[in-house]
Amino acid sequence: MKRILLTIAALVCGAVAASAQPGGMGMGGFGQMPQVNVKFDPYVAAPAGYDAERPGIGRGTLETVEYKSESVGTIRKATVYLPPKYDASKKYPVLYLLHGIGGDEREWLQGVPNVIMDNLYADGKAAEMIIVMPNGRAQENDRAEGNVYASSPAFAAFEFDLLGSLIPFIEGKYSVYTDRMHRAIAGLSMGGGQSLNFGLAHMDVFAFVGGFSSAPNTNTPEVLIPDVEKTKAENKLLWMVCGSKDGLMYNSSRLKAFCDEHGVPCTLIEFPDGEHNFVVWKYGLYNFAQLIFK
Ligand code: FER
Repeated sequence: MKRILLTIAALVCGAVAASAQPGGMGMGGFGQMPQVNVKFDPYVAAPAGYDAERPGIGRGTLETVEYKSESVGTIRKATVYLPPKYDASKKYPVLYLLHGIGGDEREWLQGVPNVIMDNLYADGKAAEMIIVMPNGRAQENDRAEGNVYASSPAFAAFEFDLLGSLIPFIEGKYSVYTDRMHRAIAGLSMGGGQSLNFGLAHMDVFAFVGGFSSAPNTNTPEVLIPDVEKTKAENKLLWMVCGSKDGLMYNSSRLKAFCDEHGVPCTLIEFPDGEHNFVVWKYGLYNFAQLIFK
């Protein structure tokens, strides 16, 4: 009986989440949303092999960490990438990199962030940084099980786990800077929405914000940027990408339109023939990583 009730609750939540987006589920998996006419920023293809393991270069390391979440009340996991020759006598900035609705702290590994970053470092194209890939589903059972849309509230609740527990944990464990100019947040889909929502609401914490194929959890532009002058003064990078064939473009394009109208610096690249997948998200990381902490 409990199981049936849970299933019904999950279905209702899923339907609400899907209908929050005009058109609901349908074409492209996510339905057709209103089109917003915006001037996209130029697409420049990533060089061939940017995501392929290159022999003979320095390699960073991946590790799993566990931290106590005060807001969730559980021990939670995150994946951490340390750059080649991580040296605890130096200090590093930190990129928080968030996954999508069906993922967890390991989803980003499909996008080989370690390979992309190792290659960027070999070419001297990015500032050395630590990348933290948390689990953005802040609830007791944080596995991507059952109707994943039903966990949308937990993606919103991650704000408190991130700010209250994960960031302090990372800053206690690793040799990192602890000011806004040395923190960035970006993510894919649900994680893109989280990054825009949390990053722009907490500019005292994050100076650099990225959204890749951001999902309908993305707040409206008026909520994201309630004070245009403050955002202009404090945000150092607002960078987005979305596939041209992705039914979720609306979330990015309406923010881009708002920024252009109000003179807030903002990038939105339309990935040609891009869909809702890691082809776009890897490209997002490759570009975003080169723009932050500089
Ligand atoms: C939705 C469509 C897609 C939605 C979320 C997503 C919360 C997220 C997709 C992803 O993370 O890949 O209506 O509502």
